[in-house]
Amino acid sequence: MATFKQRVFSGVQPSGNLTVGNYLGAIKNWVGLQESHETIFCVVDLHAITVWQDPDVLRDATREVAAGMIASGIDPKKSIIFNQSQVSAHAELAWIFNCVARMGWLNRMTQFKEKAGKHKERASVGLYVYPDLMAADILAYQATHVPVGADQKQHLELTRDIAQKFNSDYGVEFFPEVEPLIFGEATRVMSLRDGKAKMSKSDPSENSRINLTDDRDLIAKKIRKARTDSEPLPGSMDELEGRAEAKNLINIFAALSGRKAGEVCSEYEGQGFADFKGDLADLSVEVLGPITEEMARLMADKTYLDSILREGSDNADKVASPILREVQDIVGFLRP
Ligand code: AQP
Repeated sequence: MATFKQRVFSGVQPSGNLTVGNYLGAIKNWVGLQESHETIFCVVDLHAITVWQDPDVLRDATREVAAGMIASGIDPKKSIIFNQSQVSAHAELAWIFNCVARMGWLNRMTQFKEKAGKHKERASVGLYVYPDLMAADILAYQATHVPVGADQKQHLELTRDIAQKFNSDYGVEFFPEVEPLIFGEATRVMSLRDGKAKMSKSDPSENSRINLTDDRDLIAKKIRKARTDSEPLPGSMDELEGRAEAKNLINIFAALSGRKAGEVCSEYEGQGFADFKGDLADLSVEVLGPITEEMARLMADKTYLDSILREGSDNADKVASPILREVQDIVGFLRP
């Protein structure tokens, strides 16, 4: 197998306000990788329009995701930060991958089933081929590592299948075997209203999530209102089976404090939720408050954010364009 330069790629959709799920499951874990890897982080606006986005809201949300990344510790001097639509290699490679991926593979994608729901005939074709575009995002940079939340595991397996099929169809060793990096104590943060549903930007209930744009009071209020049960907390995570809401809050606590979930659980053993929620509210405000405040500061300076995205797009294009040209040669596209 060919050896590839270690390169990290990941993205976030500007499809609503960033949530603590996006932060703990993804963005927070990207910060440390900047020290050890070449890192490319993308605001995936092409993905966002797979469901309807108001154009003005989309522009703002794109800046907001960039601001959220920077406020969380992504340093534009160390990482490339850009928005997907400005580097045409993503869309061009996605088309080639539409012709590599099989219908049967896409039919198995659970995210499409969840998002399209009962009305799949009315879902956009883009939503259906979303995983092909995601494979293109990653492979346009021959990225080797992709830090994501657990919900993206299946899409990354598909990326590996696409890379393998492309390599074998054309008899090349061109695309790497991508490694998912799923780490932290909150790889899947659940809704604050329903412990069985993923916390999502697009959930219609505001109280289901903590947004990175919420101020300190609102963060504390949402934690205090989070659904729980009437049982006291047990001493270990195993004993929380079947208590999805309680488990979720412990995981959030652990991820925010950088501790193990089991350790947090045993600290609160035998207690009800009142004290625990008070402590979680304080911790959330302490950790997220400075990020939300820095985001608000950055959002007031659109010129700065746009300059970061513009420079990032130029730098991303410098990596992706030569890779795309090689793909065109492999596929047999004449470049006269
Ligand atoms: N609840 C979550 N827990 C842990 N990680 C999460 N991620 C998203 N939600 C959670 C991770 O955040 C990164 C960016 O996700 P995305 O914006 O590309 O899309 P998504 O996974 O579909 O996120 P949302 O918030 O649910 O958006 P909508 O509502 O628009 O679909 C990914 O690494 C993801 O794993």
